[in-house]
Amino acid sequence: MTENIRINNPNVKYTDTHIKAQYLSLSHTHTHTHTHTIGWGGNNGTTVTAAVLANRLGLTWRTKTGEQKANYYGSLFQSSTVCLGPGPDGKEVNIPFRDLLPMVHPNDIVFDGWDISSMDLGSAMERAEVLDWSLQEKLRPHMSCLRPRASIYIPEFIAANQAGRADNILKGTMAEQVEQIRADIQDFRHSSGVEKVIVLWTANTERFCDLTAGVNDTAKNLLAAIQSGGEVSPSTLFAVASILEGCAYINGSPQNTFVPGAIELAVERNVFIAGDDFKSGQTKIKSVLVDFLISAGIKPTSIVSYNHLGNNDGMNLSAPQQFRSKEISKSNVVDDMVNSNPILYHNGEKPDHCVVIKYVPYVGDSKRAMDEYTSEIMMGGTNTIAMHNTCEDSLLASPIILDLVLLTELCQRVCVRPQGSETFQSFHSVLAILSFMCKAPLVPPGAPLVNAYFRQRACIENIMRACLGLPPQNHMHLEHKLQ
Ligand code: NAI
Ligand code: DG6
Repeated sequence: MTENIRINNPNVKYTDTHIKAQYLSLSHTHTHTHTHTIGWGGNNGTTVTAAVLANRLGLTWRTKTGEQKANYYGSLFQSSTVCLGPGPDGKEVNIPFRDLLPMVHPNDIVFDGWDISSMDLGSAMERAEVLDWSLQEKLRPHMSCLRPRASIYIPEFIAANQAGRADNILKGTMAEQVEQIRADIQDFRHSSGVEKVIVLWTANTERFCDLTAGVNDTAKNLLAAIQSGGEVSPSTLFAVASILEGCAYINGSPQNTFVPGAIELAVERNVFIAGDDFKSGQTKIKSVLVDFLISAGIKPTSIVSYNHLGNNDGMNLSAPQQFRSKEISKSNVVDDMVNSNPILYHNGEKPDHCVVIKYVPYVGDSKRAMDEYTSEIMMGGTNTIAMHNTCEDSLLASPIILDLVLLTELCQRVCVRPQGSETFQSFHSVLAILSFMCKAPLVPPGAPLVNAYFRQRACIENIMRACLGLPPQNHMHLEHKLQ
């Protein structure tokens, strides 16, 4: 556990087990957490596991530009700060985000997982071509002994070009395979002694599942469809197995894993679910840039986003149905900002928004994202912003995976007492506070869907401040604005 701050405030009480603020209570004994990763042998799965090991072991390695040290850059909690307010000298006090409340440290996360490819994690890390070779050499002995468990493979859900790596697959009926996934979770829980298991999908993007009444519209129908072998995707089967085991389930890919029946099951069982699709690069910038433009009174009229990448994710997305899942999640991300400004956009008007993804094997995990934003400015003028972004996709996604897990674990310890109520209750099963890390946030029915970056970040910061009895951050600085 990291050093936390202690607030001297009559509205907050510290007990042996809890921090109790006026309307929020947080148990501060976080438990050993374990992440079960689906797609463990992929680029994200191997990179996040390697990064945690390298940090835990305090590894350094030589690169062509000098010595590099393991770090957690890109993690909201580990590498960004929050401002508590002015200190006694009037200067702002900034502390690491992770120190605001007692949180699990990523070095303490234990990994396990499934993959349809049997390759050990050492060889899979080499296959991913993400990390420097000299780091891989240091990690190899630690990674090679990790082997993914056999997984559920239904070929029609991912691209046909993935068939070649599917050599580690479960046999039996759909219901038997779900039982095996549940047994895997129980096995790990008992053998490792961890108290909390969080399951996260970072396997290939699947095609969307057909939403059919009587099949996946209710929890009961979904469970029956699993027994009879209906249209249920592997990611939904994993979600069901996790929910039945009482484990939070996070979807890092764009497909509609959370069919209505899966959401109902999570609500019935009081288990957290969150998704969809990690918001790592191009979309993250979009949620900043469009927020900036529209909130500055400038009217984006055309947004064109090209991507090319050469990793296995790119190969899977070269198939039309899998591309379509990604296109949907990458395209809806400006809606909340557009809808918020009827001065600029009337009668359902929206900017043109085009998303292109191409598979170019040579560039590997080093994804290129090129964006053109065209906007109307004053008096009929036009402003065009063009952007080019290059970096290893998995090194952006890995810290986000960690943040998702850490925030989910924290939320499992928070209780809220709604105004006028005597009793505390936990968050809704659909954990919308994780929206910040997701391209297409899943929110409870009727809840506002927020994609705008700074609103999403402020939501996390202010809920965490409320756990300490601190008011929401408002940036007024009134004390400096008076005579
Ligand atoms: P990857 O293709 O390298 O890894 C996916 C892994 O999943 C592969 O090892 C594959 O064998 C395995 N797999 C496929 N179906 C499976 C199943 N049913 N059960 C278990 N394993 C299965 O892809 P990468 O780059 O790691 O990305 C993973 C997912 O995360 C993709 O859906 C991608 O679109 C999504 N994503 C990635 C981001 C990034 O920045 N890297 C950002 C946003 C989302
Ligand atoms: C190409 O867009 C491949 C995708 O898997 C993305 O790289 C990934 O979803 C990250 O997307 P973004 O828009 O957050 O950079």
